[in-house]
Amino acid sequence: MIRLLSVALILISAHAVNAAEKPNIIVIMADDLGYGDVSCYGATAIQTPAIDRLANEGVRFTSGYCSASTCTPTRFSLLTGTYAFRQKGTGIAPPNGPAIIRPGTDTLPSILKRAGYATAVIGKWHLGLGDTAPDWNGELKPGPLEIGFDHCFLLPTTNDRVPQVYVEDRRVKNLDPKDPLWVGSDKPSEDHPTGITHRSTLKMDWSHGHNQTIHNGISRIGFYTGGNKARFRDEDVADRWVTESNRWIEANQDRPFFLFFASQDIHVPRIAHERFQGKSELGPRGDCILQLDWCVGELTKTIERLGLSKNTLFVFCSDNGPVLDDGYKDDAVEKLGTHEPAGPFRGGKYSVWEGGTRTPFITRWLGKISPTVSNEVVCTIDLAASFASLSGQTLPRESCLDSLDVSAALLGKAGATGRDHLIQQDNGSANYGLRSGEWKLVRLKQRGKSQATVSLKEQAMPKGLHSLYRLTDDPGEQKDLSAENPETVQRLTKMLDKMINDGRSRQ
Ligand code: NG6
Ligand code: CA
Repeated sequence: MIRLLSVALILISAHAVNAAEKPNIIVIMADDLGYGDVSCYGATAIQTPAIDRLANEGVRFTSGYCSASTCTPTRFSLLTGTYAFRQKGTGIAPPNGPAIIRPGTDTLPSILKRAGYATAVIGKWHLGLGDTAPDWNGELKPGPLEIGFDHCFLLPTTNDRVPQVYVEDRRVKNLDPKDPLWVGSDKPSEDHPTGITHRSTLKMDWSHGHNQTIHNGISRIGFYTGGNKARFRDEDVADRWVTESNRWIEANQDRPFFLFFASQDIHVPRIAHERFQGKSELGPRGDCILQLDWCVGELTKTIERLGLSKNTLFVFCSDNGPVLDDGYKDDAVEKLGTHEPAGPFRGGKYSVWEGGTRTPFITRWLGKISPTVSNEVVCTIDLAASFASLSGQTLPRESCLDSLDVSAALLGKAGATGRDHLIQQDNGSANYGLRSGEWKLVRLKQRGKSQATVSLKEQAMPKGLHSLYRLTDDPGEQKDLSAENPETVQRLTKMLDKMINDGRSRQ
């Protein structure tokens, strides 16, 4: 009897899985790309035809968010479905930072792997490698392969942080054991050339920070020596992501696959391939937007060529809002003109104003999604629960603590709703934003002026700890309505504190 019952159960669950939809999934995450940086979101100083095409053939979200206004916490939340502020050490990861997503954590790739997906991350990682620090000359473990990815081809941290090498699976690619790679935060020798001692030789000068080891004529954050055969040219990185992605997609085209394509564009140093240099009106920042758009076009072409367009869900998003001068003199400010990187929103990278986390967000699945523009609130943190649901799985209660199933909204279904609340964080300085319906509560505990230039417009800071904005008629968060609406401030403050203190926001 028990045997019969378990056979029946197996049949039922097999049926449930068969009934689930298992499209290939490609999540393209841009780096530091703002809401207003692409033409389908209103940019006129630059054209992004490939990204626009995704938007025209899918859902273009006007309230699509990433969960933080810097890279590491957003990527942590994307992969774990949990707000980064719940775990210490999830701020911008340093060159020698250890793996911050510990093995055993349920993640976006491990969830999809359970549903039979092949999984890969190609591009920027910036979530640390190794137990206590990366073993650059040995096995880089734990890393992506220990948390659900079958394959990785990575830029380990950021393009402005050392070292400029690729990591394939658990090894630095092309590392010559006779020329070991050393990475550290102290100058390795008195005569080690840096952006300070050799400033006149640099091909792109720095404006703040970024004055340590020089590679490819650009000084970086951190020091390194060795690994010379393994080092890449910044100009070639985007091409490499595309080549590696094509190779991996072709090898896995016969089974459902999940590719996290994590572009380093348009993060500093903004060094596009020579064929994009000088091609935009906006200087290197714009050239990198063109390069990013080219990558998107190449990926869609590959999917078309393999006949997978009707079987592939694309998600296009960014990891935080825009910044102009982020440490190099690359004309981003000088060539800005009337371009508005954050669109109509206030702030950008490093801030909890809307511009910090409200970013381009597009889904496309030909034949499945009817093209539309959606005002529903969706966030990169929701992909874990949404894809779990799409692939027929119920998440264990202890997994993905803040990820909500917004799959119907992601597929643009009529009447589908997104989130009714979203916490926005910065790099982890106890500043928060809470979006709830038409309202936005801003809690600023630390007001230190960010080094980043985002907008050329000066904006007055609110006086109190909490300020309140009605986004429906004030998307630019200019008019603090907290004095007139004390009950709303109180209600939202309680809601924010409860979600922080409860340790979870998914019911
Ligand atoms: C900051 C860097 C900035 C950028 C950022 C991380 C300085 C002065 N600024 O500390 O250039 O690297 O970290 O950006 O060093 S992120 O998009 O990866 O989060
Ligand atoms: Ca970023």
